[in-house]
Amino acid sequence: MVKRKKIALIGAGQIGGTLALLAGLRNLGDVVLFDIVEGLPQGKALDIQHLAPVFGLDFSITGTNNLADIRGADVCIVTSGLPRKPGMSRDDLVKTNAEIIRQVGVGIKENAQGAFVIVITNPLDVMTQLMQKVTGFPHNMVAGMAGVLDTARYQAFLAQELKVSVSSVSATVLGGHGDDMVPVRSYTSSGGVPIAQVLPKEKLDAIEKRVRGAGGEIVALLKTGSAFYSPAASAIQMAESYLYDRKKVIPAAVFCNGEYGVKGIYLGLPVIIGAGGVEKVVEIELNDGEKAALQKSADAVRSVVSIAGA
Ligand code: A3D
Repeated sequence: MVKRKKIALIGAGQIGGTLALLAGLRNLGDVVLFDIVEGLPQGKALDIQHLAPVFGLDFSITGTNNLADIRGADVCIVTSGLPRKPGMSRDDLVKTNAEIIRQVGVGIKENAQGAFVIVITNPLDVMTQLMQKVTGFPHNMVAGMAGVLDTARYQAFLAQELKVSVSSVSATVLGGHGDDMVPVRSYTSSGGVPIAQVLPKEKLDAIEKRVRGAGGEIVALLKTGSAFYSPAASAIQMAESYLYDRKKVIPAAVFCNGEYGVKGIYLGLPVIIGAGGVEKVVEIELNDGEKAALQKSADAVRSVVSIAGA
């Protein structure tokens, strides 16, 4: 008999609730939704449980305020922490969210040894680094979700501009999940044709600027929080690649050990995610401008590491 996988979602807010819905709809396994707010994870779990018969799905979902209920999880996706409000940068969240990551990190260490941990809480790269430090899990088993989303945003804007299917646009965004993220133009194409041959420089500059500010654009519109549908979907893609050993090449915040000239911090790089977690960092040839932009992004992440105590 094949044992069903257990998916632990730490944080039952906007992203946590959407993750629970998507994990159920995509039949990833049985879901445990945790939050410190009493009733919130239980209420969302009950609501989602009631849609399972509508689609003929047999997943189980429970809501809890007891972190011990995540025991034996195969994957933990962490969203606990404050989101941005208009006018805030991701780094403004660092002290509050570091404390929350410390708390839940201890619970994950005690209850979910061996799990693949995907962090979404901002500021992303540093919170992922802190999670690895608190759990002591191997670096390959703790990764941050940002590159999938930043890349999807780049693809969406390009496809819209070119009036082609999103599946005809291949793109990559590397670096930290902040204003210095690096859309890699030299590895971006439409129908296999390098993007710089399809769109003029000014257009590309404007699209890449919009990609870097896309999270903030949504915060300014929503006013009470940040994006949640697309971040949840992006983390589900990472979880699926791990659970089904898909070995997808995707950008994720991973521990750098000298790759791309960066050492000792978490930063968004292209990696292979499979049954071994982050199995390999894929090294691509960047041009001089992209290399400099990646170093600048790494410096921006590094400046927040000590504030977080990561
Ligand atoms: P929100 O809807 O506020 O949910 C956060 C949840 O965390 C709330 O339900 C809180 O009760 C809960 N929480 C707080 N402290 C604890 C704790 N100690 N243990 C367990 N749960 C706790 O926020 P959201 O879901 O919109 O966003 C969650 C995080 O993701 C924020 O830090 C955002 O900034 C971040 N985020 C990241 C991205 C990336 O692309 C990396 C995108 C969008 C949002």
